[in-house]
Amino acid sequence: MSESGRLRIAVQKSGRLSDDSIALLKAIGIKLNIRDRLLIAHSTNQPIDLLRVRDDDIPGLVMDGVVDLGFIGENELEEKMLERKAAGKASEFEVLRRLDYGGCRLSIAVPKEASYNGIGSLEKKRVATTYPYLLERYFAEQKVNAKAVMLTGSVEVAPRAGVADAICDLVSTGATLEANGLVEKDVIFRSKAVLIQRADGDLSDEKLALINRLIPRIDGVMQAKE
Ligand code: PRT
Ligand code: ZN
Repeated sequence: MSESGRLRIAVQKSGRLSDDSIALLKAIGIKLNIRDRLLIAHSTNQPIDLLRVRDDDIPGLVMDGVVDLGFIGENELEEKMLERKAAGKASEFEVLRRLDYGGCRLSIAVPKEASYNGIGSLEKKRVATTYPYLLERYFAEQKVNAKAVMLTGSVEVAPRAGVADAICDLVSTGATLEANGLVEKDVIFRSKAVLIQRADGDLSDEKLALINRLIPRIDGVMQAKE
């Protein structure tokens, strides 16, 4: 792949992390001309290009060295890291900063009428999730023999649909669980957005110098909000 010399940053195109990530880049002085439909946005005052993609793609783009930096939720990052490790793919990266947005938790929840006395209650049960690697790791740590059932959407309706006995999904306010007659039981992972950098040691001195100028500005913006 050709090296343009411009720093490439991956951000979620449209979703819960998009606005805060773009706002942070603007707050640290990066002028961006974002056109809604376009994959690439060029900065007009810095040698920086934004790649606007689905959040699921960001860990792989960083770990494959296609982009230099990425804004991503730790939940998605850790899940993709485990998935890539299992597949023997590159899974290295460096966390530059943990950010102050995107907070949520990955929790196990069960139907409110179900009896539940700790994770052992899930023995031989099926748990629907979009994060099978994180969930299977938790089962292994807890020595519970349960099965993660992968669903990419509508996880919260799985128990009612008879697809699973419980779910493991992201929670922020808890309103979605409540609306679906589910009760949060165990938090298995706490997540925030992070800024990550590719760890292949191939970054040019110019790019590293630019990153080293950007990071203190990020710290400044976060401190000003405290
Ligand atoms: O299209 P693309 O693949 O890019 O987006 P996506 O739909 O996969 O992700 P998106 O935009 O929903 O979430 C991106 C990231 O935001 C997640 O990976 C988390 O790191 C973070 N985040 C923070 C959340 C939430 N809070 C959250 N509440 N992601 C999802 N939710 C969902 C959750 O799955 C459930 O459906 O919101 C619902 C629960 O919210 P409450 O408030 O009812 O508890
Ligand atoms: Zn996604």
